[in-house]
Amino acid sequence: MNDRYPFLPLEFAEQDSTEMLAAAKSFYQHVKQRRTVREFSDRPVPREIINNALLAAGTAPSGANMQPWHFVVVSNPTVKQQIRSAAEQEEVEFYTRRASQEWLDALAPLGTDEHKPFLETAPYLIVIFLKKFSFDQHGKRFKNYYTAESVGIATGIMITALHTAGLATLTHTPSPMKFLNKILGRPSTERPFLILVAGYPEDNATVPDISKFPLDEIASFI
Ligand code: IYR
Repeated sequence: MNDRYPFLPLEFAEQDSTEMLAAAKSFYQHVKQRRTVREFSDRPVPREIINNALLAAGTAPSGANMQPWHFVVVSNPTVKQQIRSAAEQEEVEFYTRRASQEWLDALAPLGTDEHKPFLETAPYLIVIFLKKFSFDQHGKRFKNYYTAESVGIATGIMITALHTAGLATLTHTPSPMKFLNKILGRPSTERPFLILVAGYPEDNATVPDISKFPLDEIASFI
């Protein structure tokens, strides 16, 4: 039997309701400024900003607190070049053969194609792996639970942390992504989840004129 954790008093600083509403509104105003960027500058970014975004992501809730993620931060130009080359090979397949016409039609307004220069230009590629298993100190293997949910939440926190620090990001998912295990030397028990491209946007970067659904479309109150 596993021992129970000791339980500690929760540190919870209650705010008054005016502050609560102001905080909720201000977070929304801040987070709605985030845009997915595809044109990155090669301007360097301090590693400590990335480290803190990783630590923030690591606070995410996860199934049985297994923390089923591993983040590989790639800044080495040779490794970035290898990732770009492998990703573009998969993307050529995707755009010419693999994707259905329906999928291509859905992507057409975004203007994406198989060329992924940002994989070399941006200072950091944070490659997020989902760990299907954990291992104890004797190498005994344990299944992790709710891995996609857990890693998705951690990724969301990381994106928000980087946005809050003043950086742009792109969630990039070349498909399939198995090549990332090979290039980055990760075990086959880990599944590449996505590549988070992070850096400053290029000076004249543009973004598509898209909007988000209103509250009454994304939520119902019963
Ligand atoms: N992985 C491809 C295709 C792609 C798919 C979706 I869904 C997007 O929102 C964007 C792109 C690519 O990166 O081009």
